[in-house]
Amino acid sequence: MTSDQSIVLAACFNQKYVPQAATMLRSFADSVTTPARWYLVADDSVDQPTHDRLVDFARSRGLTAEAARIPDDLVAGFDDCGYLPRIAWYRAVLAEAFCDEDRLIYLDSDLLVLHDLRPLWEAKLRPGDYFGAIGQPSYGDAAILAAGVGLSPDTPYFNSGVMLMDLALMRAEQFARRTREFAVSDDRPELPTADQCAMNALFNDRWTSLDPTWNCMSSIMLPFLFGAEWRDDRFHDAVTLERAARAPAVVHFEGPAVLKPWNARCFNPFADLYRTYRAETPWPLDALEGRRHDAWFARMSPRLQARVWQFRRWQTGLSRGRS
Ligand SMILES: [Mn+2]
Repeated sequence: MTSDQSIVLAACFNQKYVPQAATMLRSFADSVTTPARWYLVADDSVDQPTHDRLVDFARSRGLTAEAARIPDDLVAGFDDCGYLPRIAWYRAVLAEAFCDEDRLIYLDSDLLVLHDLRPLWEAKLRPGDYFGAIGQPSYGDAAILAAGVGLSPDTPYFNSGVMLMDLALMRAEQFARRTREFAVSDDRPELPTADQCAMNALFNDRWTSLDPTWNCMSSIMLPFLFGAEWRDDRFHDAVTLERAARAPAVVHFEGPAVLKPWNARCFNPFADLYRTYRAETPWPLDALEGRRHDAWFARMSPRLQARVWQFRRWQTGLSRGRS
């Protein structure tokens, strides 16, 4: 662990996600009282003025932040995997990119931080585990995604949007090289969620399951999306999920476009808070995204909207969107 007692965090984003990263940082600045240092990692689509502007914004909100890029050679070969941009793979190589750090919290940009993250930073990992993460509820897509990469449906499947990483151990045991070899191998399974599927497949017995409050995904916040209740989950007890949903430390707007708070249809109860924070960034939302009929859908009750969503999902097969 670093000697200065700061918690160390990284966000990775492309041009499209710069406003989301800014919003996430804005929420973090309001919520976190513990000393923290940020690596703001941009890919090639982010031009330097935009990157600098994001770092300046973070600093203007009192955060300690520096711009970072991932060297091309670390992500060579990852280009053609999965259906997500190459940036999704960045988290698999963070240990190599930040050689001076031994521990790191990785956060997606499509989330809000609402509590201090010191308890997450200090969470104990099982001896030998590379990282801590939050398992997806069994009533969501977990079993389908697990089976897709050859795991039994009873194997917990984690979401890679929030990860507490033991970078020192990942470096020592060549985590990045093993992930890359798997990702580029000819006989690997389909990886609908790119890095997330790959890391679940490779390291299913090497991660520690953390409290869902640290990554309150849409499926935890709104179990009715899947026609389920918290008690239907086989991996967490119902009270733990209910507590996470009612007092989340991190709200993760995970899932397809209609579950993103910049979409007119989003009925996540934290969408308004996201929009409030977004308005306080250099990238305010001019208008909510979505097709013309989405504004009409938005007037329906969340449970009715969820039924429509389920029906369409059933029509089109498993949604490939995650991010
Ligand atoms: Mn996400």
